[in-house]
Amino acid sequence: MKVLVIGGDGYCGWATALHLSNRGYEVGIIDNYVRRFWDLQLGSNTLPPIQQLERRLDCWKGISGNDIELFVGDITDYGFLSKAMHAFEPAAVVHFGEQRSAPFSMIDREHAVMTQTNNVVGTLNLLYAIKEDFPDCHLVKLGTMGEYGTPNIDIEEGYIKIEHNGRSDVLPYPKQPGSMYHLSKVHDSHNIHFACKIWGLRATDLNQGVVYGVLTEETGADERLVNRLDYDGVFGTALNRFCIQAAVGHPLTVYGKGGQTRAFLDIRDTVRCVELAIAKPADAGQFRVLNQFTEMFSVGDLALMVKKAGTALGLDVEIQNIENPRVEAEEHYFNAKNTKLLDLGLQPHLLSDSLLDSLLNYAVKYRDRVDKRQILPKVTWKR
Ligand code: NAD
Ligand code: USQ
Repeated sequence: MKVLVIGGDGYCGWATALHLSNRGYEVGIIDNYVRRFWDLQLGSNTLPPIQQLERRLDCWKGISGNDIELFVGDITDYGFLSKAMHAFEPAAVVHFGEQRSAPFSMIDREHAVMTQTNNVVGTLNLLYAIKEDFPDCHLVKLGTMGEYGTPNIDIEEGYIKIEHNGRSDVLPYPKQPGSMYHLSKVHDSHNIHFACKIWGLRATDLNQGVVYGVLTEETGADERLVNRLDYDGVFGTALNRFCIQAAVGHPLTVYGKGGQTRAFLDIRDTVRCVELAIAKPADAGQFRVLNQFTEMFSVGDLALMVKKAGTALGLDVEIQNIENPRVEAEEHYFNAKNTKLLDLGLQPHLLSDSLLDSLLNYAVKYRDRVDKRQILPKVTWKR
């Protein structure tokens, strides 16, 4: 089966492309390297040094014998996207190719516009490319748990049954996103839902939590296949950042009170969830929503877990509650459902089992590459 991975040079996309290739899928990658360009602009770097994509693909071919076809270009360019789709003829498209940082989207007007244009137009182009020429192709789109925000009731998987004035209906779950980036994902979800309803497309929206970890079976097979791992205040995410901060002796940067609870998953579960979604496609006309995470933690609890694991490694780990650069609830109810992927066969990796192996040891290995000036957050939601 042919699967096209958009954003295959990125953190989730690279790991997924190799995983699918290893599992016998014929894989193609689209990427325009814009993420590498944003790193250069921000002066940030990934913790392990990552190779050029062509070199990584050569290395993968040497190890596995599998070719991965590469299409370099921007999916907001419909001509490019349509040509790549015709050249590859995918049965499924996995779409990771977006600007994915909340702080990046909140830098200023330009970054908000760039984020929403890149994400919404890219996804719209993809919907049209599928509708025009590949109507049976299954779109697997990376959404985010942050689309829901932090409501004071349980979070369902995409839809909620509502009783109102004696009548009832199953409706899209209300969305209360917390950044211009998270808003772009909500706009995407609405567009995809519409395309399924009106044109009969088949799509799965994977509302993914915060991903942590770096090694998968495939990216760990050779140093040249190593994945990116971001620790800076713009693209770095909470747990990855905390582990790297622990490794370099920087106090763990808990924003505000630290009661912000989020959904998390190991990158090894990201690749598996995508595989499960592809193996059992949505029906024609179905907009299927799966909450893709395995565990929920508050950022304060995460910091305590990293401190404990770091201390066991002989690191001196301090936790510092710094002023929250974001506008968000710091103490709130959060309880989200995630049974659909478990029903499809997901066997979760638990953070308590993998924190040391998958992340902390790794952070220690590469700690000399950390630029400490990139650690504290510089972007604020407040002006
Ligand atoms: P990433 O920045 O590492 O990778 C994204 C890739 O997409 C980059 O290689 C970039 O060059 C490419 N890209 C962006 N815009 C493009 C365009 N217009 N045309 C072609 N290529 C383009 O991001 P990631 O962490 O791998 O996230 C991938 C997806 O998963 C995103 O949609 C993100 O919203 C979602 N997600 C990520 C996380 C996480 O914790 N990393 C959590 C939930 C959801
Ligand atoms: N946080 C800290 N300290 C830090 C970094 C973050 O306390 O050093 C807090 C934030 O204030 C926030 C929480 O940790 O409350 C999560 O922040 P994050 O930067 O780890 O993640 P977020 O901005 O939500 O975005 C990341 C990915 C995004 C994805 C999202 C999944 O960058 O692509 O969509 O996780 S979710 O959070 O479920 O929306």
